[in-house]
Amino acid sequence: MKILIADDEPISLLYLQAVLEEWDYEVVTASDGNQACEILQSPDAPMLAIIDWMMPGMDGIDVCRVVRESVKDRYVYMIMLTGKSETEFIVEAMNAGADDFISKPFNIDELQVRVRAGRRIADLEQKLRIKASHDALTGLYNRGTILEILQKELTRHQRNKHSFAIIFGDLDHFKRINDDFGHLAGDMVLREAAARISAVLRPYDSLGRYGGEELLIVLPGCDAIEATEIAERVRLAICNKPVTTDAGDVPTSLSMGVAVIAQGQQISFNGLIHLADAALYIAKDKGRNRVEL
Ligand code: GH3
Ligand code: MG
Ligand code: MG
Ligand code: MG
Repeated sequence: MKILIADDEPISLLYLQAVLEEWDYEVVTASDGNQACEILQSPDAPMLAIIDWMMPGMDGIDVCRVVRESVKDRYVYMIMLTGKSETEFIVEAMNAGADDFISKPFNIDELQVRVRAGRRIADLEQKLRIKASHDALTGLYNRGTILEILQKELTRHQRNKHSFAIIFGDLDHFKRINDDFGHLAGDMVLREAAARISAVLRPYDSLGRYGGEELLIVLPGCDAIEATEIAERVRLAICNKPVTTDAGDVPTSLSMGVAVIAQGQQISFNGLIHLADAALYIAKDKGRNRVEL
């Protein structure tokens, strides 16, 4: 587990770092409040932070306030560390967003259990956050998350005017697969399809389960040629070999509708989904296991 220590006194910082590394934390350090904020706002930030109150520029109170206001997509557990120990200061720190408070000079055992308590909260928060954003069967983003990603990409597109694409996929005759092989085999097909698709996408593409056997892929920066190439890669990954299940080998295929938004093109969220859905409908109509734009 990563932890940030923010302290303007080098000796204090080094001591804390040594202690926490001894307890197997991966330590990130900041020597002032601005740096601490920057680190805690970055995507790969630690979820635990020990923050000194008195620092030049932004102090610990400012850091707590700014981080609470600006970091909304995950929880940062912040422990305020300071020479002040009167109740009014504890109240001020926790009002600013700190979760806990340790007075200097601190007792090492107390520090350890307080950091551990924070870690319990941070671990649980992370587990719940992943659970809430992912689909339990396939491990893909769930509907809410993939639609949020799509909305963000659409907003980014309107600002930056780059093209991007989405793919709406639907497994073919999935009801028949369930009927012939059973629902457990159907579940295995869904899981395997998700894994095969993930394996052929680019690192910055996003894949989510839109509904039952319907998948949504968001492809940043793609034009029509690139998007149909990726869709074709996905199609082959699914149909090239049957999915092995406990009930036997299941021939599987995926139909896809691709929608591309050109540079500067205006389209609504629903309009975009509708476009991909209409293309998917044509792919089904033309015999399935195919890509339509
Ligand atoms: P089409 O090729 O036209 O898409 O036909 P289809 O049978 O795939 O389409 P339909 O929408 O009629 O059926 C989808 C089926 O997917 C029905 C539903 O029971 C099944 N399904 C949805 N979610 C799950 C799941 O999590 N597990 C399993 N095993 N089946 C699921
Ligand atoms: Mg200080
Ligand atoms: Mg369907
Ligand atoms: Mg289907």
